[in-house]
Formats: sequence, structure tokens, C-alpha cells
Amino acid sequence: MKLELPALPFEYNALEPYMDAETVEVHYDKHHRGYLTKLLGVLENYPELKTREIEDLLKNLNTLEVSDSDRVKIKNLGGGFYNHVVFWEAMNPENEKNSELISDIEKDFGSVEEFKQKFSQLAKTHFGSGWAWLVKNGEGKLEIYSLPNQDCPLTLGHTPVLALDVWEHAYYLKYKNKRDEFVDAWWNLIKLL
Ligand code: MN3
Repeated sequence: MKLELPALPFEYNALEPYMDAETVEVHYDKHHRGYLTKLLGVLENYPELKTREIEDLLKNLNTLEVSDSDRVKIKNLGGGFYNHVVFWEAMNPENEKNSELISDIEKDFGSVEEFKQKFSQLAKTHFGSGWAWLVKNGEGKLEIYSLPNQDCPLTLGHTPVLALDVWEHAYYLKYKNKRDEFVDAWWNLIKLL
């Protein structure tokens, strides 16, 4: 994916009532856009990196020829840009059940319900800002974990499948401090399962 903000694949109000239009608008147009804008600012010093794809930058984060402080910025801002794309795509109301993903989940977690419980638990108990992730590891097996801040599984050599943003900006306007309610409601937006 190029370093350009993809259009949100649905209207701001398309996720009501589980995610309110104001939250989606601020989250996409301010937070998500802001990560990309700031990333491009950092990359002004590295013209060659500006031409590369975001996945490439995050996979090779630890070997990029940049200063240590810029590496941290690229991790935070590049992750912030990429992670939100995964987040929005997974909630697209046009998504259809993905039978291949469902059978992989059944193989690796027993059942979709067991998977949802474990993933929800991670999202609810992650301390501070971060994300819950479902990824495919290097052996092609599904794994779940949470990561802090905007850390991205691509940097660990994993391929993101599903992502749930548990930064307060993802839910605070509607759910206030009740992250648990937000996590439970979020599954209604995941048509893939
Ligand atoms: Mn966010």
C-alpha cells in the first residue's frame, strides 16, 4: 500500500449503533489521517523511503537506514497509518462470511466462539493504549495477542488478519470508560465470521 490515505470503505454512520458516526469521523479524519501526515513529515529526510510501501517499511523497520529516534517515529506513525487500514477494512459492512478464515479459526482455536472469547479477553485486559490482533504467523498458523501503542505485527514477521483498536479514542465518546461494552459490541461489525 502506497503512503496515501485510502478512502474509508463506508459512510461515517455505517457502523451505528455499535460505533457512532462522530467517533468514526474523528478517528478516521483526525487520528488516522494525522498518523500519515506526520509519517510523511518524518520521511521528508529520507526520499527513498517515501517511495516504498508501508508494509515494506514496517516489515523492515529494524534495518531501515534511519536515526534511532526516527525509527521510533516510523514505528509509531507508520503503524498508526497501517493498523487503521486493517481496522476499517475488517468492519466494512459489505464484507461477507469468510469460510476459509472460519475453518482456520476452528482448526487453531476450536471454534469461532472460543476464538471470540479469547480475543475479547485480550482486548478488554490490554493495559493502556494498544491493539488486539489476530495474525497469521510465519508457519501459517493463526495467533492472537495484544501489542502496545501502534506496534504492528508486520514488524514481527506476522500477517495481520483482524485488529481491534483499544485506544480510548476508539470508543470514549460513546462508551466512556466501558471498554468491555465496546469490545462486545464490536463483534456485530465483523461480518467475516
Ligand atoms: Mn485509533
